[in-house]
Amino acid sequence: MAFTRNFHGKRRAEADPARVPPGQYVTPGFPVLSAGPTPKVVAGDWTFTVRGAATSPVTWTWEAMRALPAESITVDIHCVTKWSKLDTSWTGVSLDILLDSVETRAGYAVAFSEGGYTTNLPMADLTGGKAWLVHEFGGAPLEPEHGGPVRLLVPHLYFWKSAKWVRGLELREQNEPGFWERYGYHDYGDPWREQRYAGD
Ligand SMILES: Nc1nc2c(c(=O)[nH]1)N[C@H]1C(S)=C(S)[C@@H](COP(=O)(O)O)O[C@H]1N2
Ligand SMILES: [Mo]
Repeated sequence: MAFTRNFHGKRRAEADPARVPPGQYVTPGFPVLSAGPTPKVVAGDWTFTVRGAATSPVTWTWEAMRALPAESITVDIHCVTKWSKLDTSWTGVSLDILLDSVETRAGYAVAFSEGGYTTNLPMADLTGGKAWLVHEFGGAPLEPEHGGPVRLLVPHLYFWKSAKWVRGLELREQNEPGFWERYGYHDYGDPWREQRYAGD
């Protein structure tokens, strides 16, 4: 009986275990995880550039990005340090829309951020309705510590792939590790296969 569980000290309803990847716990909070200080990025000065791998570079300003159709997304996110947060809601532009105007056969991308952070992803994981450039969290402008004004959101991979303060994508024919991947984190980072570290 449900009240018996509550009586024994379960304060919150258990999350649906089918939504929590192996080794993760659900947190109601929103931890901040940054490898360095929060850079100052002013929305009006922000640009997003796609370049590399035989592509003529394309740059969007904040205004150009905001003029593109935005969507609201509610997804679960999973950090490799083992917290998961369910039903996070974001507003942003699908990378499909941005990459639509980029002519490339590159199979990989390295997302790069203000401050020097990088992370690598296959192009197939940035397209097909799986990745967004988001500028709102929970209906409010994205806070600087969470990557505002604009971060990448790739919720089907561990959250280190969702580069905060993202400034662009470097397209690559060959896969190359980013910041955490070079420190021994898994190249791909699928939380459902628990791909935390290289070799997992
Ligand atoms: N630019 C940048 N992006 C980043 C990071 C970072 O240190 N720098 N940390 C990553 C990690 S490890 C995680 S778990 C998430 C944390 O996002 P949050 O601080 O909004 O929870 O951002 C990812 N994106
Ligand atoms: Mo993380």
